[in-house]
Amino acid sequence: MALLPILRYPDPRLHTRAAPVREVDDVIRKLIADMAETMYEAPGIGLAATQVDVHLRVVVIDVSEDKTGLLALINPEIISRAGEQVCEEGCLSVPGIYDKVARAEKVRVRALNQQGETFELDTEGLLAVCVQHELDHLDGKVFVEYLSQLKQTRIKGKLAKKARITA
Ligand code: GNR
Ligand code: NI
Repeated sequence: MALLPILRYPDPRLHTRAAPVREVDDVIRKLIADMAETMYEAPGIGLAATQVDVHLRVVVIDVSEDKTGLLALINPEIISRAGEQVCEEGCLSVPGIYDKVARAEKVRVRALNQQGETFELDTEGLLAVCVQHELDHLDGKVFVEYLSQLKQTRIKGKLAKKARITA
């Protein structure tokens, strides 16, 4: 396994639309293993391939407290949504920034598993937030794009300043 470097907002590569996986093979399974290791090490509750500069529709999620709930979603699609919730979100690509985003309370997802089989999953609460946050990444969207222009400008300034210090 290997830790993968995570792209930082406002890197333009975060706005790439990811392509569907054509075949679930060992290359994809290795990507998922590396993404899971990277997510746990960060630590985070989700990671989209976009964030590690791989522009394929692959996501890992684990909202459990003890790393026992790893979910890998390949070519995920939201097939229904219901309700609304507002959650304080963060993102490994936007470190140190947290803000409220309104999303669906429940979503049903269809995806392929690591064997290439289709499955469906009903999610709600934090898991539903994470699914929506990760699918946005695959479409090139970062959560800060839901915030006001003023906040986005301030966030870019903050991260640029931090990048100068850490570089
Ligand atoms: O680790 C993460 N925490 C989180 C908290 C609230 C809403 C969404 C998230 S996802 C984030 C990891 C990440 O950046 N995934 O893309
Ligand atoms: Ni994120």
